[in-house]
Amino acid sequence: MGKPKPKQQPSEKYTSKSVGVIKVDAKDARLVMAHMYVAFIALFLGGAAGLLQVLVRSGLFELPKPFGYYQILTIHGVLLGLILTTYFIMGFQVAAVSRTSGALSDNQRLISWIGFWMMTIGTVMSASMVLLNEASVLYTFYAPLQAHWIYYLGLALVIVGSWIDSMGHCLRWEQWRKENPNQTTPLISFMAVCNSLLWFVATLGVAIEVVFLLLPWALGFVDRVNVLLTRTLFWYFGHALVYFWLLPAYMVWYCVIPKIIGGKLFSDGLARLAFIMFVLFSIPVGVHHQLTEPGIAGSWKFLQVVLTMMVVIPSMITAFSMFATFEMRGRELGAKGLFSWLRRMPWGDARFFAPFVGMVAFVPGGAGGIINASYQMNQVIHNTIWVTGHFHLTVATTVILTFFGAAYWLIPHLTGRTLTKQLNRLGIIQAICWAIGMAIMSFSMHFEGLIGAPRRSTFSDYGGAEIAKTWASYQVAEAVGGTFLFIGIVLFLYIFVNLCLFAPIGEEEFPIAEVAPQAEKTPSILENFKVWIVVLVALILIAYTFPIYDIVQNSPLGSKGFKLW
Ligand code: HAS
Repeated sequence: MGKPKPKQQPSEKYTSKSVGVIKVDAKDARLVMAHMYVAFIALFLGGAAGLLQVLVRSGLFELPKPFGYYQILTIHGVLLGLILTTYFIMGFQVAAVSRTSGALSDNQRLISWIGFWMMTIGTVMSASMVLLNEASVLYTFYAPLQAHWIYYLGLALVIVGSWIDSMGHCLRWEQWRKENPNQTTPLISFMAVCNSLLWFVATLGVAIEVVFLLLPWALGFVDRVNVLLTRTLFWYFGHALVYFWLLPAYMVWYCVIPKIIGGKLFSDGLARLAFIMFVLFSIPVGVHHQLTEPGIAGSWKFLQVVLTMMVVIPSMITAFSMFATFEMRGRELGAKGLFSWLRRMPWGDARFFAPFVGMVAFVPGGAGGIINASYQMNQVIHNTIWVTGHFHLTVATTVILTFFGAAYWLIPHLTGRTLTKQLNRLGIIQAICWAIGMAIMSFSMHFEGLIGAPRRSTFSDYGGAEIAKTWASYQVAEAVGGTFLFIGIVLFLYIFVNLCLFAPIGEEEFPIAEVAPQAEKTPSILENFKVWIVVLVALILIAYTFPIYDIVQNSPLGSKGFKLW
């Protein structure tokens, strides 16, 4: 018997019409770089606010007047959690689609530019209000904290702008589909479309909250607001937001990392299945952020806890796929033992090293998430600084280190420069600095949270209470960790500026992996968005109709005849 025939090589199909498309089109590159500039300016300002914050929390530093702790915390959360991420992701997705499905048409690119400028005008409006201390409401903008109406209008523009921005690359993917009937679409383009769909459906909740509840209230058209309703609409969006951050990192893990290590993607079908599962289960789970809130029945909370456990599965699939990819490559290079593949990885390559550190961080980060989602255990950690530790491991390590690793090939690819040996070495030092800083800061936060320290508070808030003394040493450790992280940001920005302006002119590859020849055929149902949108809408209706009906019926603003909106 001869060797079994390879079942399918979807990667060959990706390139059927776009065989020559190995570079991002120059006009698309300009669009992507515009996103990157805003993203990394936000990184600098938001990172500086983060440093101030850990110093203030620990009592080592007092903010000069007129700055306040909540103002700095808002700058930090909005710039890093909302602006850096949204701009990087939109830009990255344009690049990924342009690279694998072909250049955007002039109209598609114009649509994206319009979205980009709307987002930017909105960002400037909201940021100005925060700087003027008119919107110190944190990135969650929980009512009854109220911001200036310009802040909310700015946020609305960012949201609507992001819809228009993402439309450009989604239309390009649709065009590829029409030009290549009955073919599996390029994996990373498909993933970008999944993420844009997830983003669109999730942001509907926060758009309704901002436009119909918070804005009229801030403008004085109504004198009250339904607090529970605003929080529920926020978290309808808020948990999907975290997967909107995570999925581009997964795009890099599935589609780019195998190529960087010289291997192949383990399975195209499994990768698509994971992304479809994220589309389905990211949204109907937001109530797990409200497990301690009155006004939502325990049974609905329980349902959303179960659905939260469903959204863990695609991350397990991803962990499995990544281990399989690494192992396959390690074995090709002669590795024999259970973990000896680890030794065969390209540890000296910052494009691999930074995302890999991010993957390792996701093991405790994900485990922490499962603890958070476990209904009873949530009572222990909710509103403690444990939660801050959790999201610094997930978004601020797993996701951001992958973005940094991606920037090391994406930026020179777009600017026509190369990642030199020195910059590559600096990238590795940067990732090590980040890992040390985050290990110190995030683990201190976890332990401090377990002994009851609240989040969103400073040392002076405790007014010398005895219990606060037991938290003090952790807070100093957090300040030390935070200082390492700020150094990490400065190092990254140094590399970024070099890759934009000073690195030698040359060709840097946008790596896209092929699928392993033994991979199973990708089922076409996975690309049938009509089916998935129906399932998604059904899940959202099941998870949210009754809780929202209950809130509207039973919360004081609804039942006593006050205006609801
Ligand atoms: Fe979370 C709170 C539950 C994932 C971010 N989360 C937050 C907040 C943020 C956030 C920002 O249920 C705070 C919001 C606020 O301001 O209040 N989270 C989860 C669960 C998961 C999860 C179940 N979170 C994330 C990700 C985030 C993120 C991802 C950002 C990107 N989270 C919660 C809950 C709360 C919460 C509650 C509310 C808490 C409260 O009460 O306030 C899951 O998706 C996690 C699944 C992940 C895994 C890990 C798989 C591991 C992989 C790595 C493979 C490694 C390799 C290399 C291959 C199961 C894929 C390893 C090599 C070696 C050598 C080891």
